[in-house]
Amino acid sequence: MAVELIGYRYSVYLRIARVVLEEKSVAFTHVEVDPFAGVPDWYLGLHPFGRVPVLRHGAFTIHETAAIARYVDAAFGGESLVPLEARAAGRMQQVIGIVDSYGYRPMVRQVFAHAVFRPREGAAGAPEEIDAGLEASARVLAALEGLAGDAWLVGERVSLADLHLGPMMAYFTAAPQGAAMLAGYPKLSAWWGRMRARPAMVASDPGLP
Ligand SMILES: N[C@@H](CCC(=O)N[C@@H](CS)C(=O)NCC(=O)O)C(=O)O
Repeated sequence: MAVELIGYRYSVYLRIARVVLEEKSVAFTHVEVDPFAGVPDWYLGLHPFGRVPVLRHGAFTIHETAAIARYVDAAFGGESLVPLEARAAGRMQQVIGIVDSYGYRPMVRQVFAHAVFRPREGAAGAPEEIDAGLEASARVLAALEGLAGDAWLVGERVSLADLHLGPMMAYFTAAPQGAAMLAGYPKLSAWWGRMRARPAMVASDPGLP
């Protein structure tokens, strides 16, 4: 059954899904849909909220990146990316919740978008958005620093928590202000050094516009 990943190539959420597919060695094709340019009607049939990504596996389609990641982990072979032990599984979901609820907007939509993405596209970034994003990101990094394990975010093995944060950290640290802030968090800095070198992160790097 063919696997199709539909979404915008620079989307951080598309990259999370892609990293999971790469980690599980699942072959897939990418179909470009840019939600910021307006999604076509056929796409709204797959995702009523018009966000990206959507994963299609044969006749099965699913949206919401954390759900896509759980599906891919369970549906395909290879090492599981979900810990079995109750507390570790809870921590993994907690990290994903923090990243989605409190990290995405400041780290990506404020710091990265205004310090890196917009200027590269020839548009002005808003300094007040960068400042507000950095302030909110500091709370996120502090919370994650407190939860992080010595090797990976949850225990000794890589999990979906690492794969959820990785693409957001890549964008956050593409901004010099983000990279400088991360340096103040030793566990997260060491984690990022390991995470960014994983083949799945390298293979899924969309570059910058
Ligand atoms: N809850 C969604 C969030 C996905 C999301 O926000 N994706 C962004 C791109 S990184 C998007 O589609 N943004 C379009 C918009 O905000 O209109 C998920 O987990 O997949």
